[in-house]
Amino acid sequence: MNACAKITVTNESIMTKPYPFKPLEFERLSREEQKARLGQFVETLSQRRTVREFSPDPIDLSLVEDAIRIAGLAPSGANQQPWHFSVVVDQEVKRKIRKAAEEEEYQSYHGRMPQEWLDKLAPLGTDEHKPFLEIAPALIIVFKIDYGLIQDEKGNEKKEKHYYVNESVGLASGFLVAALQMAGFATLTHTPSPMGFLADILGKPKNYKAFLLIPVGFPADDARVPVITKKPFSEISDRI
Ligand code: IYR
Repeated sequence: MNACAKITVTNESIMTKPYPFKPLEFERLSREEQKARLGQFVETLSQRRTVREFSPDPIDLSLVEDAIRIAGLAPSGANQQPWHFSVVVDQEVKRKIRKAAEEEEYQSYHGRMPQEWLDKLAPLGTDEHKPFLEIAPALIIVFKIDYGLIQDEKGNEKKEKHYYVNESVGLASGFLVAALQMAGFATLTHTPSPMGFLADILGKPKNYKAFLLIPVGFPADDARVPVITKKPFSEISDRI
């Protein structure tokens, strides 16, 4: 069979492309349905808070995997999907991650971060202590894959460039955090810095770079969050 697909375009009649295309499945919703769906989404997403005090209660990991499936639906540069999500539940691995993160964070809070940055973080109440890395029942490590490793004709390892990696993995992480919120979990988008220790501890290949660490679980019964606000719509948007 010929792999060429016939594409109908509006101004020309028929164009042939060397890759297959298929009709888009798309349902136009009524205005009311659009409004109702957004209403449900905003109701759930407006409850999202970054949580730093977790309950050790176990969670259903199959739900976390469902959320990762949703993250994997995000758009990506050239559809290269340059991401990987490791779910860490092993207590000993979590302990190692906490120890390494706290060592890095100690350096950050005691010299690496300039006073201006520390001042900006003060309302969040963060410091170098990261007990949530051991207490939260699961840690999702989001890796970005800056380049693929492929074999050339001679069997030598070759790098294959990936495009728009940060944008792609950022989008997937947004899908992931939203999905976990929809599932009723608490999350923290954590970036211990630098994060090189994560690929080392988890034994990942050299093209995997930790992008984000997301503890997932339920909040501690007495969890508290800082009193902070979101910018109003008028500040984050305009119509031109
Ligand atoms: N990585 C540090 C510092 C930190 C930085 C930012 I930007 C935050 O929004 C919060 C914390 C830490 O996790 O404590």
